[in-house]
Amino acid sequence: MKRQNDPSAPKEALYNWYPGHMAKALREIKSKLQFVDIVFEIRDARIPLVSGNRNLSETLGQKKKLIILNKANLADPGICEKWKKWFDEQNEPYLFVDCFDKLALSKSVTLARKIVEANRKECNPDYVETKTKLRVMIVGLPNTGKSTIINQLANRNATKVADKPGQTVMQQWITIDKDVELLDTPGVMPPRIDKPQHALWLSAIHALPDDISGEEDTALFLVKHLLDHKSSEFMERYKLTESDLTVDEVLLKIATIRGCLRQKGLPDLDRVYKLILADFRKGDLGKTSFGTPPGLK
Ligand SMILES: Nc1nc2c(ncn2[C@@H]2O[C@H](COP(=O)(O)OP(=O)(O)OP(=O)(O)O)[C@@H](O)[C@H]2O)c(=O)[nH]1
Ligand SMILES: [Mg+2]
Repeated sequence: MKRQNDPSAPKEALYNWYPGHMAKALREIKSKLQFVDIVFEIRDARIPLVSGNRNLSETLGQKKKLIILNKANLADPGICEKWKKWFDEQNEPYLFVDCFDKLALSKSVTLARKIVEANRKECNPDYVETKTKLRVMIVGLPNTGKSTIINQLANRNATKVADKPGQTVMQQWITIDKDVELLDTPGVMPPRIDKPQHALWLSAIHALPDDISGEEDTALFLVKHLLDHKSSEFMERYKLTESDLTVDEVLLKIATIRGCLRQKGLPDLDRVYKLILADFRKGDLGKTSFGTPPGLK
């Protein structure tokens, strides 16, 4: 069976993928900061640190921020617990949520109001709490669920969502109720991804588009990761019964059971890669996290 690439060697261009529209989006974020009380930074619960963006954090400066780790329903619950301990130690407000849990999402607004009020009191000891309209800017990497969170909080399809990075291209204010307004913004990547492994994680969660990262590299990385971690959902999904299978054997098996075959019964690997990525992103290959908090195994 012939594959094109070595999965451990993703393309060099990947590390520097930062299109002009993202630089523009970042400038627009900066220009609107003065109009908001707080920023929600949406990250992916499967990779809480690598789905952050140092560049974005620098842009936000002293503006109050709440880190929202979304898609917790797709992340390994045990590893999420470790991350919670780690975030507690960082003394930075955070929430793990998923978009199907409206109650958890609504806590973000309550917590945001508390943070904003506490900050106002700190800046002015004579400040008397008055219920003013809360304005929140929603930022984060592409495809982390920013627009979905807004729609869930607004209880309507106020902004478009899609299972691909780069859906939101313009900022948009959305009124939640008389007390809360949210500003949706386009996803912004860091200008540089330092480690090849991080590029693969970001591709797996689809923060990077497949035509940039290459479906083959990402699918091969996923198969290896799920095999190494002996994921039972992965084994069951593709009816992998034998232990110690190689990546090539798994690809062949998936091609056979899912009918991804060319003439003469040869595996259609491009279709297999697409299928693995789609299944992983739907959560059909089990709850998976990549990496653990610094200092923890
Ligand atoms: N399983 C799961 N899927 C989610 C969750 N939140 C969002 N999604 C899905 O993630 C995909 C991306 O959601 P969007 O809200 O468009 O993401 P975005 O951050 O606005 O993306 P850009 O506008 O491209 O930056 C959609 O298919 C959503 O249905 C979640 O908590 N769990
Ligand atoms: Mg969006």
